[in-house]
Amino acid sequence: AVRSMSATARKSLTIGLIPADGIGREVIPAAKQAILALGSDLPKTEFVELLAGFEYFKRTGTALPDETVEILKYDCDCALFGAVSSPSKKVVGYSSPIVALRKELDLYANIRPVISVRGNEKPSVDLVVVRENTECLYIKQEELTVGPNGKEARATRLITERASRRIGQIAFELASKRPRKHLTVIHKSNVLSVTDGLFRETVRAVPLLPEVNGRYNDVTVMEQLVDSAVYRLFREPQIFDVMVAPNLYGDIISDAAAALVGSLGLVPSINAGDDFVMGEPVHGSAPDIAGQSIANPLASIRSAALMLRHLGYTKGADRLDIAVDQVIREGQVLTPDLGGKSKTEEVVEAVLKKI
Ligand code: GGG
Repeated sequence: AVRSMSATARKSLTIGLIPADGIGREVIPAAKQAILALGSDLPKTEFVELLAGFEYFKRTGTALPDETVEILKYDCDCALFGAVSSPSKKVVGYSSPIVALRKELDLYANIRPVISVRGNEKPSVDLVVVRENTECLYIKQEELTVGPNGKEARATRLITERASRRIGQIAFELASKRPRKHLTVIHKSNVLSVTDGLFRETVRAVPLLPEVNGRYNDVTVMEQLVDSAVYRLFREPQIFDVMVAPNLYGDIISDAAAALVGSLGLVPSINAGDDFVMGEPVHGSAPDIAGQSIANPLASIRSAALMLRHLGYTKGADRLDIAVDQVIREGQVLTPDLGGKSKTEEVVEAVLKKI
């Protein structure tokens, strides 16, 4: 696949689908249907179904088969990932496939827009969480030893200048293109002055990089300790525009922000690198509702829209976003997480009618 190609030059589009676990298997087929409904707004589109997940691990002893990674790398232009149910206790031989995929494909930026849709009003929440996606505590270097206090568990937290700089560049670029042009750097460098200190300093220095050439001079930068950022997010979410954060804080803040817009079932994301993009709903595998056909498919359809927009298919992406927003505004066909009684398929049908 030639991924650096412009949307108009691309003659076909191959999309890898990795539903993985739980409701991922219900919402990724929904996103596929929505993409198919775009017809000639996309080049000839093919889908490749790929395996991964904890369920797959339980059957085979592998969570992310090499074949899945190879096909994504060499045959696909982009991908959609559903959700994974990693166990809370260590399982020998298991490692989270989504964390591994982000690393394998160097998808270093996790971009999570959180926007409220109510009536025809201006959104009261309209922010984007830009989460560093490859390091922090997610490098998963943990160890358990026994000392004078009994068991001692340690985790290594890695923050590098390179990763902080490149996520900072993505965040400044995004902020510079938004009407408010405002960026908040999230950290906890009053306690973690070495790791979060490096993240904070490196991100703040992005506008001074020679190649930036003054492009971000009109971006206002604020910084906020992660704990007070969560407080302000709930008290006055409208102050935030783009928020950039190390991996763990970004993960937590984006789930928290989802509560402000009605449901985690509405919030999309992309995992983006220089060469590849993978859409992924922010929600998890929701084992409590899996198999009941009541999962909200809208976050996955919006993730498909973000992925297509990232590749340059703006018209198709707009059609998906407008259709989803209309279904939410009308409020007639909604899944139970949004107070409705509709099934996943009914919501998908309602979206398809609007596309
Ligand atoms: N689509 C997001 C998702 O799957 N969330 C669950 C999650 O973060 N899982 C991490 C893991 O299981 O390793």
